[in-house]
Amino acid sequence: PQPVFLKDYTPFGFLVDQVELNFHLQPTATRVRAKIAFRPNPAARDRRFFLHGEDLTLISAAIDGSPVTPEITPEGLSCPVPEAPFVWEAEVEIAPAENTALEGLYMSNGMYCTQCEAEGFRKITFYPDRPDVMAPFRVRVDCDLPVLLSNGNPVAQGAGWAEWNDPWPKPSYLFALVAGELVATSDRFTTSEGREVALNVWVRPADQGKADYALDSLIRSMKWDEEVYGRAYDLDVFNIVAVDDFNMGAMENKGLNVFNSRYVLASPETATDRDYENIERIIAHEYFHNWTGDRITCRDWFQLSLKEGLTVFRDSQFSADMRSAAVKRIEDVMTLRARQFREDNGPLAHPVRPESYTEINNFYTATVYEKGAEVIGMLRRLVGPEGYARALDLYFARHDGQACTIEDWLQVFEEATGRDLTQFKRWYSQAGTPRVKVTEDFRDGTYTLHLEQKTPPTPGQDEKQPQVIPLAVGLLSSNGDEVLPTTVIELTEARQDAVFEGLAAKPVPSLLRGFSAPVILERDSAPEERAFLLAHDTDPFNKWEAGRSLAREVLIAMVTEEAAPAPAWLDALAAVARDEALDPAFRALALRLPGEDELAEALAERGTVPDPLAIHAARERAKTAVARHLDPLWAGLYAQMDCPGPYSPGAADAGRRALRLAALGYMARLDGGARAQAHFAAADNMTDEIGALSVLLETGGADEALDRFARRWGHDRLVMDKWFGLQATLAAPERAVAVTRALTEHPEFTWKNPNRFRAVIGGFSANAAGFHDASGAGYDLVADWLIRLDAVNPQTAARMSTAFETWARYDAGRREKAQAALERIAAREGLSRDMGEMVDRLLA
Ligand code: HT7
Ligand code: ZN
Repeated sequence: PQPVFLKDYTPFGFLVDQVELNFHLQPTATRVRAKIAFRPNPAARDRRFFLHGEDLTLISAAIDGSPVTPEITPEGLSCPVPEAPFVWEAEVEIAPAENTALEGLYMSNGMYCTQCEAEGFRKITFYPDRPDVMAPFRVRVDCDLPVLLSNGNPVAQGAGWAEWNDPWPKPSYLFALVAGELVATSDRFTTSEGREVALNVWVRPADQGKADYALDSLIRSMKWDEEVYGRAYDLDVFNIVAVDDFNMGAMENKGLNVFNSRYVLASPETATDRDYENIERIIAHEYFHNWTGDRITCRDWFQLSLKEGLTVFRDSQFSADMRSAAVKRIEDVMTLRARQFREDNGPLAHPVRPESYTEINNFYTATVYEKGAEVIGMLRRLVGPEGYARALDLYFARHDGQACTIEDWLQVFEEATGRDLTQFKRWYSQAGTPRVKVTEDFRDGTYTLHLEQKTPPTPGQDEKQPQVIPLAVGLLSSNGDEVLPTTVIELTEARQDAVFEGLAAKPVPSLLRGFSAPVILERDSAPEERAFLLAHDTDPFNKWEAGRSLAREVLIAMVTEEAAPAPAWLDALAAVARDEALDPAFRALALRLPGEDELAEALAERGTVPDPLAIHAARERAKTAVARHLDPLWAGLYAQMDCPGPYSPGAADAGRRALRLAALGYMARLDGGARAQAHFAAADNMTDEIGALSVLLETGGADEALDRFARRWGHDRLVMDKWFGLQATLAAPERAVAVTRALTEHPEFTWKNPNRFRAVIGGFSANAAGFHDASGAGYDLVADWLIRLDAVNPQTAARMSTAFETWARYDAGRREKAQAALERIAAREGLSRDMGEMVDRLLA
């Protein structure tokens, strides 16, 4: 397969004025009739008429009513066409029941559904399946299932048929159709423009009653987007459908969002606090796409971050407003470091706007999404909230109905704020995480920060230019008073000084407050200074960060020198745990130790080859040391953080439960798990039930609880995903391969379901010490399953190959075995384009 290059973009030779689609749904013989009005595109020079199409059986084709015989290849068809407007008609046959890839039109539990982003529409009919071709769609569905949905507004319906009309021009990737036996949880919303909108969340009858929180999240999202961004909804109906077999989280099809059921269905008994939070976030994310993605879309897939980075940024703002902004920021940074920094630091590194791809599905990455959102956060910090609001207003006014580029996006900021963003634009084209090295001196009341930035080479990019890095800084005096409130230093040079005058004494700097830029800060600082910041910093992110970096240092010393955990760290943790002025959610986060992968990465950064087993062992020792040192606190915290009364998924109660479960986890190291057993038995919500089960899995003695859990929840797919996932993730290193293999032999390991596959194989890959077993058995197990899944669902298989992203950081023995496993995948005959590209990049 040939790569596609950003530089080769040319517009399509034709514009589409109207699309009419007619579906006769049958599991193995669905007929799709398309009638499409084309006209020459005056902005294009190339007038070849090529329509994408894959796995389609063409029944008939006609232009202006006269039959034609197009030339057909595996990628699509071409045909001579008039030089004036014309109507293309085609009928094709497809087999949704045989579509295991879950792209295009497929079936899940007897229900028909579609997934067209990025290039799935070409598996439904012949079409210019590219995001810059936008058109209104009218759709008729004939099927004997009761609920028949498509994009836009309902036009008419009868027994066995329904017609939908979407007046808003859209690209084909936003097309959707759903047919099934479904029930709705419904409400109404009146927009700020006075439009009455019918809201429905559709689920299978067995899941009735579990859509209330999704619906409530939708209403709050609609309100928030009106209040904060001035964006009102633009159709008479907004439908959401929950689907069990789904490759990703959810999809923002115009007026008909389709969701992985795990991000819709919730009840206190079956969903955890984290599930509720994810539902709220993802419902909001897909809804926000209505403007940032649907009304204004991408010119080509290289611009993906234009909609995804912006929409992630918007959903983070929303979550921060709905919950604790500080906790949200800390969690976002933890995710960014765990996923995006890892990506930036390995063979899969690519810019926020990639310059080439072979399979676009492989570029729905943490870099495009999360780093893309960070770039927007920096932009907002640089131009200020008012400048940001002006730029966004201009963006919506100027580009509504268009397919845009990153250049269009930056241009509105330049015009609205008068700022030159030429250098800032490098954030979109340079891969890799910048390192900012900080040294300092203090003389005669003047404090100087010497700043140096450098971005390491990444695949295909050896040399990097300095970037614009907004570094938010505060200064504290030795008694904890803030002598300089947060100030943004704009770092633009490779080396630059920041000077602060008129200080009475050398201050303690609080650098990169709020994680103001996605960079790695390199600065030698004494553990005492970090403990001081953990106690006194007024910036909540940096307060947490001080504790985190202290913990990282302590753990690294425990790994490399077999050191005992530093008492200063244990005392600092105790002070945070008992500080009732702090949000319980914050305290719970502070009590969580850096993960094994984070420690492996930190060791590799320092030039030490990480030993996954030694890391695991050190982390276990550290947890036990924390448990002992804070022993006098646990019982009190556990009692104090009880949440009496009915379960509420809100941030306040969720934070209390998180802190209580953290206490429970540490207590289990001292009481042999007795209280965790009791907690499990008494749990009346899934957060507590799964929390206690995790504690038991980590500390031993979970067998009976696992059996009880399976007996209780065997009928519930989403709950059982947790059961499968936890066992693979938390298995002790020496048992992890065997445990995971046994899980794959379980009759309920329905591996073609992406959620179940991710739970087991993804869960195991996240078990660092188990996956990186020195024997190579972990690599082989994952490789075997990736090969198997690739044959039925290339997209999900390829995504999960990122398990191997860090293989090159380990010792020669592990490297050899990981490489052999990857080469075995690469050598597989019939490997998908998705997987082929991933293993090539992983091995490069
Ligand atoms: N825009 C969507 C991205 C997407 C996707 C979703 C479901 C299945 C396959 C998919 N491929 C790409 C989701 C989002 O970011 O909102
Ligand atoms: Zn998105």
